[in-house]
Amino acid sequence: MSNTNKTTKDITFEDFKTEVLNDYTIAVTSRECSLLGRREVLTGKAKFGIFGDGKEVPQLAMAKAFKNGDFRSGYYRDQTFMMAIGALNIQQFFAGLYGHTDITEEPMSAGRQMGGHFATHSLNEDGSWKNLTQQKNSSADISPTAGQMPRLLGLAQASKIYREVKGINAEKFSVNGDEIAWGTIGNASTSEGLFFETINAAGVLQVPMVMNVWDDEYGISVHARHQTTKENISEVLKGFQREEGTNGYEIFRVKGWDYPNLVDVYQRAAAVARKEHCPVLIHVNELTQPQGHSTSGSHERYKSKERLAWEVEFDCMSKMRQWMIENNIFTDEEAKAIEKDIQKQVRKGKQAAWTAFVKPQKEEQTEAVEVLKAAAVNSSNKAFIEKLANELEIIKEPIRKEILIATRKALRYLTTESSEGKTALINWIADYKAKIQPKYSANLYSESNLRADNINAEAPKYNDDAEMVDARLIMRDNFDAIFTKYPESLIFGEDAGHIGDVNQGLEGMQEKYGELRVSDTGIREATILGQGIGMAMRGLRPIAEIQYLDYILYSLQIMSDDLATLQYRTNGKQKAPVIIRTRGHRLEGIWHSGSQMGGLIHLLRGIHLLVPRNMTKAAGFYNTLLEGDEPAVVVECLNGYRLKEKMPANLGEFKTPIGVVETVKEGADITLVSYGSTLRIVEETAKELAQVGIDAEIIDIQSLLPFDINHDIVKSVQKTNRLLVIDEDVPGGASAYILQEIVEKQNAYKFLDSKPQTLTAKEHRPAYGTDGDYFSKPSAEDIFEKIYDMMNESNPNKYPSLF
Ligand SMILES: Cc1ncc(C[n+]2csc(CCOP(=O)(O)OP(=O)(O)O)c2C)c(N)n1
Ligand SMILES: [Mg+2]
Repeated sequence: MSNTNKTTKDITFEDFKTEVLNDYTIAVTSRECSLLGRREVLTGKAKFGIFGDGKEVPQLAMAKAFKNGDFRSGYYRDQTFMMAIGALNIQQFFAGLYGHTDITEEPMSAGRQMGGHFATHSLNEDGSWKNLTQQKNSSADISPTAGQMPRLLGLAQASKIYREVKGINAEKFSVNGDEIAWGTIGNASTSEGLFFETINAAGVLQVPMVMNVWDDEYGISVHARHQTTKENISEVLKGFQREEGTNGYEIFRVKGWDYPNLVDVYQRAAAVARKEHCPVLIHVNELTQPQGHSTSGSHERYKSKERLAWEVEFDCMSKMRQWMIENNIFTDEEAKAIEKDIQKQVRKGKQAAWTAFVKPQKEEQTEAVEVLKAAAVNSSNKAFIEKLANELEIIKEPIRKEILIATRKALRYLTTESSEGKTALINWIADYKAKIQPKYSANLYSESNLRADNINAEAPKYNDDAEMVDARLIMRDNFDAIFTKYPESLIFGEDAGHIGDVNQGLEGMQEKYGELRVSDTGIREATILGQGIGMAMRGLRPIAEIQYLDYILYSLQIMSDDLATLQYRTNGKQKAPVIIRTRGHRLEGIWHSGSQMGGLIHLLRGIHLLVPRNMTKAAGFYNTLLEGDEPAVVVECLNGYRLKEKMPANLGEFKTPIGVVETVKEGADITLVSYGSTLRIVEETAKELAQVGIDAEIIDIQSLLPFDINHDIVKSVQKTNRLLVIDEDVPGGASAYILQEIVEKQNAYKFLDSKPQTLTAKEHRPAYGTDGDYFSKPSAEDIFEKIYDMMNESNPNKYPSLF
């Protein structure tokens, strides 16, 4: 089922009729799915339902204009569109509603997302790219309203890059940059900042983005008068209309029930976006919600009788049907016959989806009952275990939770016994968990050969006459090597272009590689990241620069909600290996020297978080990441650009390994663990400690996510029996995570002779000035005294108390 566009000027009436009938069939199928879907939730078979009813007709028009290679970045109302491009059928629709965990049955997310969150597959089984120019693409939806906007910008920008930058192998991604990125968003969600940020940025960048607003006047219960100035988004965005000699948008407004006009508008919109790379806004108004917002409420509570009556009259489906009758495409009887047939098909598809959904669990139930009964046979608690088996056996449509509850509880009756049956039960539970857990947990990170921790390290090489240089030059020259080696790489951010970033790590790069590959952006961190996400989803290798670590918070929501979940929520079917370059720690004041590392660690699982202590290490991380296929944040040391480092000879080639710590000083008395800018202070302090006879071992974490994959830190603790984590985040921030990794995961508690401790910054943000820094963050004296204190506690004779 798809509605590939055949609309041309010369088609016969019969062709036209066939096409319209096909469209109507798709729309009725979609509507029936919505109606039946709601019932599935109300009868308890599905947990939650949010459907596309009332938005069917404009989506037919959008699908007609949507070509192979194009991308959608939309939201939960778009089931009709997905059906019309052939990416969603009836059975898959219901598989999504039930949460089927098999990606072949539920291709959108393998049951991880609630129904209505759509995606297509960009990747093959091994994680390599499919040819995206030969399919219709939909980037994976997320639930946060307007969260789909930033990536939309990048998806559109990729076309511009493919069209205008020479030398990129575009085979799998683009044909001359002709692809459009289509956004969909609800009227109320346009109130979000992300929408306005994206609108403005696309107008500046002039990229082929068609923004569609599905306007039903409501956002759940809240009317447009509380959402939008003048209650009309295209009216307030009028100033974006392009004029002779300006950039800007083409803006259309069209009624959502007016099928012929919609088809016409979408053809015109696509033509201008595709050809001229001009962004377009299509405001589709007069839409409805026949069943209200979702299954968790009823719109009768907040819509007036008049509004509800209007919604019935202007339901886009009945308007389309009426128009078809008036234009002799079918008669009322013929329409009824079509509708009846579709109802049957939808019921059949729904049944097939339910049968497929319950089948594996029923098989697992049979197995579980068998092992339970076998375990009961010789047990003194036979009656109890059999009860569990019988209770499980009679469940008509079991879920996995019920299966595991019964089998795991049975084990409690067998603790003092040993039997073959018990062993079989233990093994069955272990095997079952090993089989089922990945269905819910796999693919948070890449599982391909290109996953970051699979890329081999390569040491920097130095010529005999290698010079000590300002470290920013290593960064610059390494970027130079990267841009030459990877034509698909590009970097952008505030001040990243013309002046070559605020620390001149990109000096001269724009002149050499052009304004498209090394570019300045507006001050808009969320959409800078969105550019990165979208372009990475289309095969480019963007490096999105967030000027200072403190300002990463503006992009953090989208980094966490969109980027960090991408591989997970598609069960490995989409990826966006964007690199986020930022710099932080140790400048001056509250907003230039913060260290929100704990926040990042907690919110960014799914992204690598790298904290190099110098520019050579940082450059090595970029080289590693570009060989891999995963997203990462690299935090450069803000006070490191002017320090001297030796210039490596193998620029663009040396690689810092990901997830591997480095022992920068060996020692016998205590293990000091730190990273980034703080590490330098720790190293200095270690010299002072040596003067009083304390021999510290210093370990640079380098990579917070993933953390010490070889468990090297515990080996050090095994030797020194003491552990101090030094960090410039707040108390209980990154240091708490680090301590948990070492003490709990690596079992370092077994080897400790002293309490494992953390030394952190104060609770408040760092104050301005040198003294502000001294009184806010761990200083060399703080570090010295803390360590001395720990040594004093263990050997007061050798280390008499300081105070
Ligand atoms: C950031 C965020 N805030 C709130 C919600 C809860 N929510 C889900 S849908 C919705 C209303 C969206 O209305 P609109 O954009 O007009 O789309 P419609 O559902 O009407 O098509 C809200 C508030 C959310 N998903 N994300
Ligand atoms: Mg709405």
